[in-house]
Amino acid sequence: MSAASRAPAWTDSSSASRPAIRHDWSLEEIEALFALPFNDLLFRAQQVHRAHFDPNAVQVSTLLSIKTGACPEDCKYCPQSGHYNTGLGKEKLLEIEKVVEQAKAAKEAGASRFCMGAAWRSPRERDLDVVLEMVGRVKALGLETCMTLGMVDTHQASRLAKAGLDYYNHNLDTSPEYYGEIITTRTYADRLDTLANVREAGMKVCSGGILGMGEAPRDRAALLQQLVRLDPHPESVPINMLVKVPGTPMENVEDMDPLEFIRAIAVARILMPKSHVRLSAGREQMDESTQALAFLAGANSIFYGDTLLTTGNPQVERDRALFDKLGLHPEPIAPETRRDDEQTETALAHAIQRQRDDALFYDAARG
Ligand code: SAM
Ligand code: DTB
Ligand code: SF4
Repeated sequence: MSAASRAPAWTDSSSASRPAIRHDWSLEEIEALFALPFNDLLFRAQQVHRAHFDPNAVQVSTLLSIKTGACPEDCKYCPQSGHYNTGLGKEKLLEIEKVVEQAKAAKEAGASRFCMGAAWRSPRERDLDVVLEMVGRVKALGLETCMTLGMVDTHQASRLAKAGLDYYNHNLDTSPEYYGEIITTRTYADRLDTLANVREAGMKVCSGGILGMGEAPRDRAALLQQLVRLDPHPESVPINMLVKVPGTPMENVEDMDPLEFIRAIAVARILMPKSHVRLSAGREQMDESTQALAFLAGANSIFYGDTLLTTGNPQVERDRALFDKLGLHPEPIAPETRRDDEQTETALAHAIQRQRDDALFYDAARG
């Protein structure tokens, strides 16, 4: 049978490749996934990935810091905390026109989502007025919008949602057990409250964490367990590799084994089958092979553009070349990017065309 006449694996609706969405994974079960032989783990993650997503599509977001530095929080990883001297000055909230200009440039470069971040503990009402206008102006360009502004209460979340904000990012960062080593100025419960407020207001949730902060393997499993408990799962799960910024207390923390990072991506993919898992900060320090493995493990979103908030990200040209090398394409903005149970004829034909060189993997999967 030729590859083109078979339905591609990611349209397969058999229960083996479409396990139930669960929120009750035990720590032991998650640790057992981490302990699988690497090839078995990646194979399983890839199977789950193909059951829900086009495996060669990657969602592309661009970040902009709309208010940089002098943050009152003491997050030990963060170059923007006012507690550490990282050489960043205190900047005011960017003017709306500058934000719109950057969003237009991001769209022209190929981004589908524009994420705006502010170094706040939480937004003040008068700042929120400006921020809401930014949301409207960026959405009007035809981009999806995401903001990360610190803690938000129900009123603030509802104002953001009414302005049309699509996603709100608020990371859990690490396990509840390790959290106290990293941040003392807000609690884990504060973070969970913000996530609940965002969900209640009707926005999509973007929440993940940072690896490579000296945490134990159990902390990685525990972080993922916390994310998995959120019901529904966050639509977007950024997995950041710590960017070690001179002047922060984490500047000299020991490097994490990149293969352990890949394992965490694969486990996130298995636990949260329908979420976009973002290979987030730290790509500039990663070689192409590590990034390719992350995509194989189920990562299907990246930050695109030469800077993250204050630190570097791969140049746009480098990312374009990497996509070409790997045969990846940017995921279009479309609500129907997830492969849910019903496949239309058109979607299937489209899928088969994209998957024409997929015969090898398919044969292995049926092995
Ligand atoms: N101030 C807001 C807050 O923390 O809620 C939003 C901005 S904050 C910079 C957004 C996220 O960036 C943090 O939660 C953290 O996960 C990530 N981040 C910050 N510094 C980082 C670093 N050096 N390496 C990796 N991720 C980092
Ligand atoms: C996320 O999880 N990572 C992004 C975004 N969400 C806001 C931020 C990464 C910041 C890396 C350090 C910096 O550039 O300042
Ligand atoms: Fe402030 Fe956010 Fe950085 Fe923490 S991570 S210091 S809250 S900007």
